[in-house]
Amino acid sequence: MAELITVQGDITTLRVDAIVNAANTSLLGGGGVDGAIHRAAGPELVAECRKLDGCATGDAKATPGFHLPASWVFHTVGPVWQGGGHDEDDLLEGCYRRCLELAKLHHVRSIAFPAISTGVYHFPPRRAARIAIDTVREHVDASGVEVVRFACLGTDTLAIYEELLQQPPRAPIA
Ligand code: AR6
Repeated sequence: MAELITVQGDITTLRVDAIVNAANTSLLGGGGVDGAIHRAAGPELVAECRKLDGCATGDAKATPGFHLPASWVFHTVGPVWQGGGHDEDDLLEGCYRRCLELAKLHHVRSIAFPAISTGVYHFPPRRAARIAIDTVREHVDASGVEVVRFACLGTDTLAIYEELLQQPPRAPIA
């Protein structure tokens, strides 16, 4: 089983093979973690993203990391929270699953995920963390990834991940 660990702070500083971007369907940048990644990677990133023709919600696309310490950025689009009745859970699961598929394709051994959809997109943080952890646990070994870091900007998010990582797989959503 791969190692699943938390780290507090800015995902753009992490020395991992790939970092995941919580992007929007245009892939042309935005605020939050998306803005931070584009700033740190440099203007080459948006130029590369223009070639990708956007990305569907729940899907992911890869670019180089340019000036980031990470070799790759996997841009994924989380769902906007609309109360839970619009397939939000499955779409969020798709983000994590597709990123691990890209990891396999690009021989990535270490990857860092932000808490996708829990900022501007307002997905409930605990519910999102449960999906993140369960989906990674389910697919990580098939991906070849050895280390997964859950990058938490705030201490609230960090506390949720630390608590849920102690729990056995597939516990019900609290
Ligand atoms: N490192 C790690 N985590 C971060 C960082 C960072 N540098 N910056 C923010 N977070 P959000 P979303 C956390 O809003 O909800 C963008 O405009 C943040 O605290 O970045 O998926 C896109 O272009 C939160 O826990 O992404 C889209 O339009 C988490 O990252 C939209 O926002 C996600 O917050 C996507 O919204």
